Amino acid sequence: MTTIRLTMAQALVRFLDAQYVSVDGEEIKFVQGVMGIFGHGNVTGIGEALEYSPGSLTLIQGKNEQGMVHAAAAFAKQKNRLQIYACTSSIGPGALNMVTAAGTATVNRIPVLLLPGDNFASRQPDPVLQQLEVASDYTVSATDAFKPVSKYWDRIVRPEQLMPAALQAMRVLTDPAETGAVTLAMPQDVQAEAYDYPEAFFSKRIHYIDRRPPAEGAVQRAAELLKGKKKPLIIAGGGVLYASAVSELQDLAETYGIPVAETQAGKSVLPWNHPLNVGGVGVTGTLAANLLAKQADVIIGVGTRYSDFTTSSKSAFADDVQFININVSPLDSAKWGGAALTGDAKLGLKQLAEALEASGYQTAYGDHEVADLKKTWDAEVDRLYALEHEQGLAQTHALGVIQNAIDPSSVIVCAAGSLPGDLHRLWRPAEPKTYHMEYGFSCMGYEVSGAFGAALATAGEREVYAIVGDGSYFMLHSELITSLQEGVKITILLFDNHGFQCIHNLQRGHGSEGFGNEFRYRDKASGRLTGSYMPIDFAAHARSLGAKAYKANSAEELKAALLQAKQETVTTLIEIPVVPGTNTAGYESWWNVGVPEVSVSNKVLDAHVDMKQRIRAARMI
Ligand SMILES: Cc1ncc(C[n+]2csc(CCOP(=O)(O)OP(=O)(O)O)c2C)c(N)n1
Ligand SMILES: [Mg+2]
Repeated sequence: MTTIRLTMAQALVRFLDAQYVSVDGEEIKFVQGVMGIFGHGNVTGIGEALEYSPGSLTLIQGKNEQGMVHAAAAFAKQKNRLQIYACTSSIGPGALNMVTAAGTATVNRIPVLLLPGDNFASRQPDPVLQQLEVASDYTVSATDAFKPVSKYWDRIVRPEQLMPAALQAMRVLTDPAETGAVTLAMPQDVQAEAYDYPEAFFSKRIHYIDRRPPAEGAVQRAAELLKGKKKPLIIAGGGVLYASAVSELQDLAETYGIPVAETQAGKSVLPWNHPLNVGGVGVTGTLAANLLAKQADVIIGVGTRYSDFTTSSKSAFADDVQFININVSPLDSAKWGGAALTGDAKLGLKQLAEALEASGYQTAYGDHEVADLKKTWDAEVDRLYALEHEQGLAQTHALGVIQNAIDPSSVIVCAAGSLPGDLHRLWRPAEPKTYHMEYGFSCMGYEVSGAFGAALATAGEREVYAIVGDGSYFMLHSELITSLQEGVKITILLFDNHGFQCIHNLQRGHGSEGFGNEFRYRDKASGRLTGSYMPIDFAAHARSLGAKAYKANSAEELKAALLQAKQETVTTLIEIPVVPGTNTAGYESWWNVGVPEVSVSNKVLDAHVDMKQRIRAARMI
């Protein structure tokens, strides 16, 4: 057997460089590079490997470990999960900074490979700087915190252990049902230990992402169920995009005249003006989709996790509605006790359409029923997009200006705050993959980091816009600097409404007078944050980092700034002051957040009673 003597870290880099995926006959190199921040826990191990023997893998220097993992996840999401960046960190704080982003990736079913450094396996310098000392169990270290947020977790305590671990890591990363964060914790001494690795470990390896056909019986059962139903509604989730099942979804919808509603991850499967696309569904859904959801007798959920935002906390549907769940993950296809069509969405949709073909299946929607609902909703969007406000720019008006000014091929990236709700209801995507929303974790700080990752993926072919609130921007925007460093342009559209306004709204909708959510100075008299708004010059802040920056106080200024930003070649920020509270509200939807049963506030008690009523009207399973 021919062997090559390498350190564990050198072997890992060499292995990663030789991994490919094959989907529908197309072969794609899986690992594009490594994002990393070095510390004593990785600089002499994987750092040395990346310096002297990187193969084709480039190191992108992160600025915050969480931000860098969000960027890697956004890259993978934009690439339909077919390409990744691995992420390396030091031990202790550097490692733990990746945990939040690992959870974000896992919830969204996005592959990220995390390589946190870990304590010395030998324990020679015990305790090393940044080592957690768990007195009761010395095998526990900071990297154990990755276990609940990882789909595969391993700690490489001997160099030869890398081989089976790396194969298992690849299995999970390339499995459409299982994918998410994969963590290989790397004790810092083991990274540097050598082993005679068999050459075969490094030969080119192709991971076939074969489409898994749903069982024939499951297709027949779903078709039978559907045949008896008059008012089906398709709910398209992110799985439709990941499975490249857009045309099969469109065929099924068009052949039988079934309206299509979209989740946050599924939005953009059909162009907004497709006659059967009724837009977002659920808490942040459109009136058209939510009315259709209420009267549907069967929901065909495709590639959706049915989060509470999609189901309006299980109140979106009629009591006796039934479900057909096409999903590659059994966790999701089993939900609601529906007819589970476990398998690939492209095949599942095609087979379901074929099974219906002979039956002469027809829905019972009135001639203009869906079209009328859609028309009414389109008029509502037009109204909100043009909304004037005497105190300044309304948030929905700003979004209308952005929608009209940017190229329809642009990708918008968003994650948390009031903007995801507005965008889910209002945004009009012209083509798939132009709406990049992280709403599994809705993790503040994903926006700028994610826009950088999406821009790496689109490689200059599309403009990428981060649409971000002031709160989210402040929480994490460090990868703005990386975008400048890499010459990867993003445009940041920063909505300044003086605080965490969606939570401020949520709070006031449940009996509060407003507490602790706006960016106001502490008032001496009240002792609370009730003073004046803090003046923050976001444009100056971005400029100080080396970005181009504009401030847009009106619709006209915003339009001009957007046109200027398009001409810029470097990362650009547009600061957009908007009037607080000028975001959209719900349309026939409800979100259960829990309200106190006892309180000194009568408004809170009223909200509790309201919640109880809503829960009674919602489903339990
Ligand atoms: C990491 C993280 N922490 C907390 C939250 C809870 N949260 C959701 S939205 C929000 C406020 C967002 O403020 P901003 O970005 O300014 O958006 P706005 O609501 O004002 O539009 C908070 C605190 C979250 N989603 N993510
Ligand atoms: Mg805000």
